[in-house]
Amino acid sequence: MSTVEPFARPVYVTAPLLPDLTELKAMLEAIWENRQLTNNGKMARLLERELAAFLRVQHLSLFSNGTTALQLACRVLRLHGEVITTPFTFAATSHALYWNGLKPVFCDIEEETFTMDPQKIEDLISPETTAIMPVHVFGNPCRTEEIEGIAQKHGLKVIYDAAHAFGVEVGGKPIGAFGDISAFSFHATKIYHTIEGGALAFNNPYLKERADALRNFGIKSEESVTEPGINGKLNEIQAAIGLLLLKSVPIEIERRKEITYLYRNLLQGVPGISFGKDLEGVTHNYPYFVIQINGEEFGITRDQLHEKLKEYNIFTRKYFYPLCSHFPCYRNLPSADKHNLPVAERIAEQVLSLPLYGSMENEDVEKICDIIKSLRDM
Ligand code: T4K
Repeated sequence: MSTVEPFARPVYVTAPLLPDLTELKAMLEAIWENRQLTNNGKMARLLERELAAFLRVQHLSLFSNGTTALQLACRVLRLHGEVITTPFTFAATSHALYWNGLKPVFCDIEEETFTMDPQKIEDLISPETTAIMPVHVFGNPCRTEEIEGIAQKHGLKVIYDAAHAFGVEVGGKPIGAFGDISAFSFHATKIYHTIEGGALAFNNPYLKERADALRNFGIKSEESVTEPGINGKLNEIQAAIGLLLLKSVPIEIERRKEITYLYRNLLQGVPGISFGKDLEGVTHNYPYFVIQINGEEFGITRDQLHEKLKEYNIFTRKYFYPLCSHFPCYRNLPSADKHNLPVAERIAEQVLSLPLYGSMENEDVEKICDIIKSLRDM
């Protein structure tokens, strides 16, 4: 152990944003009063409007979680065959394809942003390809112009997994305005959340209409069920939490930005540690602080650091290790071959997400960095 004392309480990779309890109580009283608990109630409808305005998207539908939102996005666009996606993401991205009977085709990622490398997409297109599903990993926007150019040339749809990209803008354009559909996650671990929840953003009102029917069993009206939908609705209590947290999210992002800059300052120049920077023209949202460890230069590997930090009560996460292409359900796909994914394979071995959330104190960040540096010297 180094001379720095462990934290007295566990420090996790994130701590959820919480609404003010008194304000929540008032919202709950309103729900109790009218007894509409779910099924597109007043709070959910209001939250849809407020979120569309906040994210500056034309149309938005709420869902019970981000995974259901992604799954239904595929259904809304009537995708079939193969979809080109990234292995460097949370399990939900590829699983959403699988649950639609679609075949994920894994494309390698870029060094700088960890997002899909547009230069490697065209080689993966086959007569079966119907769409591309890239991910704005850690809030880093994908190369939307190149990706959408390729999609247009080959007649493919684009669904962005924007689970990490709440509030991100590129050249003044909101992230949810790109592609055919963008899918957001409002899970408790996200910068903005409804405990569990998610949303799809569309430019086309017809797509929202389809999504709204599909999340409610395909019911169009009392006597008309037009297709086999599922139950993907967000309830009123979660919508109330969402309405309250929308007020706090700009402050949360601002504080996370300060913490990110502090981390960058303190870890700058530590041999074997590198991290991303703000991209030109992008308004970032700072959802994760991810470092890359080069074990040879740092002295211990990423996995050793991850384990050692636990002794100090610091619980980091290896987002995203293992790659989705390593999961038993996908590893036999031809595109899961490690030679197809050299950058993703290397980066997945090096990344470590350090604790980052608005309620962290500067001293916590300083202590975490001191501990990391002291472990290097061991
Ligand atoms: N696409 C992408 C790119 C995604 O990253 C995700 C979700 C999705 C799609 C799917 O969206 P959802 O269907 O989930 O809406 C967490 C989240 O559960 C998951 O939403 C998220 N991505 C993923 C990156 O992270 P785990 O398995 O790492 O969560 P867990 O429970 O280990 O939580 C991490 C830490 O957060 C814990 O160590 C402690 C803290 N925590 C967590 C929860 C749930 C709390 O302090 N309080 C809490 O209530 O997946």
